[in-house]
Amino acid sequence: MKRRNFIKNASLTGVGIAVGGSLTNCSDTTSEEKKEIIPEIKVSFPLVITTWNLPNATAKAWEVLQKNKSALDAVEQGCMIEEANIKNTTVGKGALPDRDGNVTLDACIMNKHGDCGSVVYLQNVTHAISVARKVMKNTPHVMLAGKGAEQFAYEQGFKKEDLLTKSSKKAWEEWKIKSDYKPIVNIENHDTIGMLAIDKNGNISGACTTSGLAYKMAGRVGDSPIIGSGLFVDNEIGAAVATGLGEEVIKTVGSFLVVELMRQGKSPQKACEEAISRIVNKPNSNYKNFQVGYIAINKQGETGYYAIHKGFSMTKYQNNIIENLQSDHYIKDS
Ligand code: SD4
Repeated sequence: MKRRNFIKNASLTGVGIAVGGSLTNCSDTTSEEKKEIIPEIKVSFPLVITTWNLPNATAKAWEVLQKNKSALDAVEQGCMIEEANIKNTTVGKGALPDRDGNVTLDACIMNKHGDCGSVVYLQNVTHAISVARKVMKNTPHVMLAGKGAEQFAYEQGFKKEDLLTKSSKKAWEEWKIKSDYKPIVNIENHDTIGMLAIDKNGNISGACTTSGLAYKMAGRVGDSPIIGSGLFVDNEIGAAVATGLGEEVIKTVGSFLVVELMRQGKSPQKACEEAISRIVNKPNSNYKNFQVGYIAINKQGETGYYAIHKGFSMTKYQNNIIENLQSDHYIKDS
């Protein structure tokens, strides 16, 4: 049996399975067959991982997976928890605005078929991730931006809301006194949610939703809604999602890179590390002043996560255990 088919068959059971072993032990194998060692493959899903310490969103996605729903439903519903959480100032309602006081959202979603939908610079609608899913399902396009995205959302039944809460408005008004904008990411000030899941059938989906960087220039769009940069899913291989300074992720097409490195045989961990090293090793890289973090899964349910600076973490729900795991980081003394 070909390895890929074997993985597919094994994954249907949705439990941890050790596959393979050594053909050299079989007495009736030919000498040609004896050379072939099938690596041990363990699969362990369902599984959901999320950027940062976001247990409520991760638990919601897990709950959806437990009901035998798809990974796509899980990542959408998980992300919606943070979009509605007004205490999360980086996502959805309650997010910090751009320097002109506009809350603008970026989100994308990708399914097991490689279909995707995305919204950029969306205003006045809390659940950007659900609008992105509608773009994927109900339009011939992948991305809708600005007014067009907003109009489409209303046509799809989403309601208009003011996303700027009192406390975000106050924070913006305080910021305006100095208007001190540095395109430097404070690593403590992140909560963009990127989420990857494998459902009981072994199928992978991913989602990412954010308001981007606080006090960004009006019109600025980051990596999060850009397929290949902020998120990439290949159901044969695995998936990756990014957080941090989007400009740097876009320049290296980070999430696609992580998935392609896994395709070449790297583990999710090594793939994340290599993608971070591409950023820090660029000539003139200013990496000491910004954060980027990746999380990744492969088809077997192995995970990886890595960042430039200390402070990044991943929330993981697998085998009925939810945990927040502190990420290793490139700058060892930070
Ligand atoms: C962006 N990558 O807009 C996003 C920001 C982010 O945690 O991830 N913050 O650049």
